[in-house]
Amino acid sequence: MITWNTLTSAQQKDALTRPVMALAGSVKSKVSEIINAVEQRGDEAVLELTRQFDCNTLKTLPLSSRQLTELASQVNDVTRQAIEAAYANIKRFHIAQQQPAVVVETRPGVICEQHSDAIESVGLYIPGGSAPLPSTVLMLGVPAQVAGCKTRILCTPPNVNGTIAPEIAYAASLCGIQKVFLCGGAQAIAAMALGTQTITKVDKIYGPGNRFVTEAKQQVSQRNDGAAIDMPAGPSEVLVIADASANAQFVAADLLSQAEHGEDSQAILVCSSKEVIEQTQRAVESQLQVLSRQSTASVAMKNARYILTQSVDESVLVSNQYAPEHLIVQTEDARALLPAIKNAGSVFLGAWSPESAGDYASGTNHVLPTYGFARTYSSLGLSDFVRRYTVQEITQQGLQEIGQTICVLAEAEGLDAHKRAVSIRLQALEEASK
Ligand code: HSO
Ligand code: ZN
Repeated sequence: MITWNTLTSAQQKDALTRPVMALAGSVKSKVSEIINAVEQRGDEAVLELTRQFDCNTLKTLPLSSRQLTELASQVNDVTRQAIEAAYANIKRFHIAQQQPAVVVETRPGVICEQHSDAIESVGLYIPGGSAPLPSTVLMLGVPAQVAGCKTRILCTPPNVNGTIAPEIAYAASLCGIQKVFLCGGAQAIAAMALGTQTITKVDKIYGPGNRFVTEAKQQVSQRNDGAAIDMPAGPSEVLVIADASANAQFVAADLLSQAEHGEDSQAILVCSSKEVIEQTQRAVESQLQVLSRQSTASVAMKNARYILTQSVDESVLVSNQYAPEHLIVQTEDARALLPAIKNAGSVFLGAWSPESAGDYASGTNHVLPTYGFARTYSSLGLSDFVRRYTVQEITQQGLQEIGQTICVLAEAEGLDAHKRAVSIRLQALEEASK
């Protein structure tokens, strides 16, 4: 347990420092080799790497639509209904994010508009690994579908049998994903960014992944001929603010739900009650015993922090400084703290709002800024699948209204041609009116 107000500000900073994402130089160079190979040899390179890392008998990269339907039909009724219920809620919340066009007449005859349009083609990445996540398919696939992105493809690594989880196939088909490719890692990112014989080049790539995927996303996003990416990614994290009224068993369950994601997950409790911290620590120990991913969660919990504060207000300041991906508030009046809360990716208010709700089914997106990026990046949403652009239409009267302002500013910048583009028109108007 750390007592916040006994620390110097350097120690406080230290207490909230995330473990360094040591991106060994070797990851960078391996990834750039993979990108080069995919650029030069296309499908052949992707297939070779997929055989090497995921499934050594894999024949082709695309999953045929027959295979997709077949896989999707294997999902049992209960799971299918749960996927559909989550899909409906996520869809509802993302449809509500649609922005109407903005049309403003800033001066008489000067009409300024802002419109948005779906990004044409998007590539969704779903990691394989120890827990394949159909929920992430929904979190990426639903906004892409709602936005109306024309081309929506998905890459996910095959298992050793050359196939994918039926739940992923079902979620993908619900979201109207047109093509699923069996590949993962940096090679999948390179293929979607640059295009191969069978994998369509896309404009923007979304989704979480390991260090290789993250590095590949960064590298392709820096190339002119590459693709944009959703956001920088680091290990998942949760910060819980609790007070004396909190249920320690609930708090422990929330910390562990984050810890089971990976050994590098971060779980932090910031609490104004010493008793609740101690109860939570005991609850964590006992709940850990029954988790199927106990070994992963217990490694992650070694990096957990329990921070004792003097008040709920001080807890909020600690959270604001950390900038958590997920912030759960279990205090007497959680909603009242909202105005003071800054820098959190997604906020869960009150004892009955576990992070799991947002992870799966409430409707909010679970792709969120980690690693302190919540200070400046937003939770994934519909706006990440559209581009904004502006339109203006100026009448004769409108140009007369703002002409003088433009000419003066153009002159101040020494840009004569800019000035002339206006003055030539104003003169024409003057002559016509003679
Ligand atoms: N908590 C994860 C998302 C997730 N949880 C998927 C369960 N499945 C990152 O926000
Ligand atoms: Zn989760």
